[in-house]
Amino acid sequence: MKAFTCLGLLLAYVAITSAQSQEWGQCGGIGWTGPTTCVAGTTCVASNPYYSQCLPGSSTGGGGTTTSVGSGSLPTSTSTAFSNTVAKAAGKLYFGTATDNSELTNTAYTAILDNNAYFGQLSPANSMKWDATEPEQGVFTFTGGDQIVALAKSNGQLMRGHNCVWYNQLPSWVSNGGFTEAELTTIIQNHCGTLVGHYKGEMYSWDVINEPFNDDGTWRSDVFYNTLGTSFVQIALEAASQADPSAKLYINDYNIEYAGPKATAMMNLVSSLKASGVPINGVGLQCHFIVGEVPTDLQTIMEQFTALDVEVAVTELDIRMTLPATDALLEQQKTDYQTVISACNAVEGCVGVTIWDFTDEYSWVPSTFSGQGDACPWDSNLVKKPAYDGIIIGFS
Ligand code: 9MR
Repeated sequence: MKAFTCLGLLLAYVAITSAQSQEWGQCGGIGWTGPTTCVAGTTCVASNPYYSQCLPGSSTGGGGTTTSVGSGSLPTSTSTAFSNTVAKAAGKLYFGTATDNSELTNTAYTAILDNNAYFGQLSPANSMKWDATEPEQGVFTFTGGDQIVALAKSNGQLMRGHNCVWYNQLPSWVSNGGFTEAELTTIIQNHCGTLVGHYKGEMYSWDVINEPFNDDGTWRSDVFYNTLGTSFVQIALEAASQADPSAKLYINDYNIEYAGPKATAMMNLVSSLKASGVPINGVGLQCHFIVGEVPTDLQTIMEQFTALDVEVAVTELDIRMTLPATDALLEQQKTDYQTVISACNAVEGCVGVTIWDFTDEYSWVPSTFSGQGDACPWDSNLVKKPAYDGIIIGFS
């Protein structure tokens, strides 16, 4: 009896371990009844709803991972279309994603990132920010940014530069330097001119100014505004324009996607820059949203911006939820992604949509909003969620 139990356990163990697909083997998909986990060092990635494959690389760094495609847990995407392909068919320039240098060693991740049927544009999540590019005054490092530009180039993807002037991720030599107006003017000119100039001809657009306003529409109190008043915006835009006349120059912000004091402040700023002949080509609507709370007037707001003779883009889309995810939350998230994409699709001057990384594995959300997450269209196992179908429908 005892021996029989041991043998049973042994057989069960063999069944479990052999129930792992080998590298490049199938590991899921509708109708698939074989193993749904992969051997260590590989990750199960859904190519489409009918086929998932064990690709080299592991998002966990440990053993193999599993996918929920066809496994009957939470719902997953059923669409067979590709997000950038449908965006371009709809007349947009791109559907893109943010990415970060540390993520590029995950080969299962890059297999999706590099596919320009999914993504026609990349944004560097961190590696072109001031702390990364000019950590000491006059000492520029472009290694991280260069890696992402080279990747985009080899993938045939456009680039959005992010960003020149922002209060955050700003080295203390800038924020605590005690500079005069004249000194800070030169510092901004040198930073934006050198950064944008380094990538001359390589960028579709640049977020020259990031998040200049408070939510009540007043100017954010930071070293730029406190030293120079509103003129820092013009100083940066002019330096960027001189450095790369072909890049579209944007101001990028959040909570301007619905009517309110912040959207009004941004519209007033754009109008006054236009009236003074300052180079400004676009407004970036970041679109960091919450499931069930996507603004209903997003399209109207986009139309109001484009009426000011600027283009708009959705620059940092993600739609977070309070965890754990449920069928209902994922279904609502699909509707919400569709709402955002449909708004851009309906506005001629909305040139494209960028998601703020495509997988929950690398989303900024959980570390910033406790108890929230699952904001991206791909889950942390790189399986497409219903949200992805919302994107496809929105462009259709
Ligand atoms: O995704 C970025 C994250 O890795 C950084 O820790 C964070 C630090 O500020 O910045 C994130 O990106 C932000 C973007 O640059 C500007 N808009 C808000 C984004 C999310 O915080």
